[in-house]
Amino acid sequence: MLTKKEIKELNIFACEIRKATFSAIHGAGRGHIGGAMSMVEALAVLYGKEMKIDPKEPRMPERDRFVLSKGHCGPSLYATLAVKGFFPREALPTMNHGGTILPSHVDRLKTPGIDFSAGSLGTGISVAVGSALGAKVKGLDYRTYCIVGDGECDEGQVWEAAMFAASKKLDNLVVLVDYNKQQLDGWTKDVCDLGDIGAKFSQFGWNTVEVDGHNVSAIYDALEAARACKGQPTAIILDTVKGKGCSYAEKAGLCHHLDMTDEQFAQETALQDARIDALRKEED
Ligand SMILES: Cc1ncc(C[n+]2csc(CCOP(=O)(O)OP(=O)(O)O)c2C)c(N)n1
Ligand SMILES: [Mg+2]
Repeated sequence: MLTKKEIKELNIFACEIRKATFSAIHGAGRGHIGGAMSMVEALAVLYGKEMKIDPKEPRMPERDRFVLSKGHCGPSLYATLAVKGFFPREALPTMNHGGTILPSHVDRLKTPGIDFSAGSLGTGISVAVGSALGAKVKGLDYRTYCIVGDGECDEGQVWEAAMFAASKKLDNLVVLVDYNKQQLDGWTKDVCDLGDIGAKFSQFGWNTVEVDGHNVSAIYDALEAARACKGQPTAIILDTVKGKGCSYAEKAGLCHHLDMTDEQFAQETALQDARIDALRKEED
């Protein structure tokens, strides 16, 4: 369990990630704000507490691996890496510009700290399964973490990967499903209703935990439960809000890909600064 002070620090880290994400999306003029925002708390816990990483040595052999299977949500992963010091924050506003190290979809050959390229939905989870299996075969003790989208779960490949991971008892693998209820062009339940996604993973042989995806403490506890579980991979279903923490995206409802004007950038940054101030005033 996290202490009150650790929870506060992770919530401040989440605000910093949101601010840095705005910087990338504003620099590009637009971007996948919805899905980038909904996974911020998960990124904060993974990169702030859970994973074995070293920003000075991004390819450290014993590092834990992270696969952003919903590769279009690069902006908040870049933001996380920049805040952690994998590369200078000044790179963020160059996202999607010619010659940038930050293409909107993640590319392992371009960005320090990106382990796996993704963008074609459904493929990243298979790569994560391969990474976890590789650790078992080689007797290495790194763990593999992967975030998939709920819309992405429409892809059959996700379920092939899920079936294979359970059959190989990959207890060194954690898949976090960003259940934000939206995909590119509508509500997930209208495009292809997933039903009870947690029950589906359980039926595929996974240890499954469902949590509030904006509660850093609950996410951390779920990751601890995953570590304790032997013989099964773990799926953490993150109940999230698409666009969370970007006021105009949240108000828009459907908010997969939006513009960010100078005014919106200033306003959203100020809101995060105010939240950071309020958090700092809280008692430890
Ligand atoms: C194979 C494939 N088909 C279609 C797309 C286009 N596409 C990009 S994002 C997206 C929706 C993804 O929704 P979801 O997985 O729920 O992501 P999030 O809500 O977190 O943005 C689609 C269909 C793609 N990238 N890959
Ligand atoms: Mg979604």
